[in-house]
Amino acid sequence: MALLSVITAPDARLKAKSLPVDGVDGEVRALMDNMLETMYSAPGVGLAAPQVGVHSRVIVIDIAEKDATPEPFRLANPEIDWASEETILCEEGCLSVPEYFAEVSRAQSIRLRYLDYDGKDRELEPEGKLAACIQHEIDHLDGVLFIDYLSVLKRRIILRKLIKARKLQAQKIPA
Ligand code: GNR
Ligand code: NI
Repeated sequence: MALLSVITAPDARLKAKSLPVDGVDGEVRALMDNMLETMYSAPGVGLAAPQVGVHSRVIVIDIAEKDATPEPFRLANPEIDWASEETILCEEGCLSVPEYFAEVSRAQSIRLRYLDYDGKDRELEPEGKLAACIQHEIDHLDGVLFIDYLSVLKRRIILRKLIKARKLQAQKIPA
């Protein structure tokens, strides 16, 4: 297994659409495993392939508490086929938008189809935090970040600060 580096905004690779995988082969499984390891090490509760520069429709999630038994999900080609009208407000963060948090409105429950680690067709009906997190990750596959739901002004402020932080970081490390 390997740790992958996570791309931070602004970056064109986070705005690109990801393509479905043909099936879950060894390469996709290795990607899923490396993404999970990267997510746990961050730490984060979810990670989408485009965040590590791979434009395949693959996401991993684990919303279990730190001291609880891990409950990893590895999903390929996730597709939401139903979403509740009822919404919830979720305080969201993103490994690609470090140090910023904001409330985002998400469907309270969803139903999705996906391919699991063994390439089997599966269905899931998550609600609450798990549902919100899956919606956040699927957004990444479509080039959407949670800050895209904020006002233009707020988004601009956040992106400017991220650019500034990146410049400061670049100065610190001599080329
Ligand atoms: O670590 C993360 N926390 C989080 C909190 C609320 C809703 C979504 C998330 S996902 C995020 C990790 C990440 O960037 N996934 O794409
Ligand atoms: Ni994210």
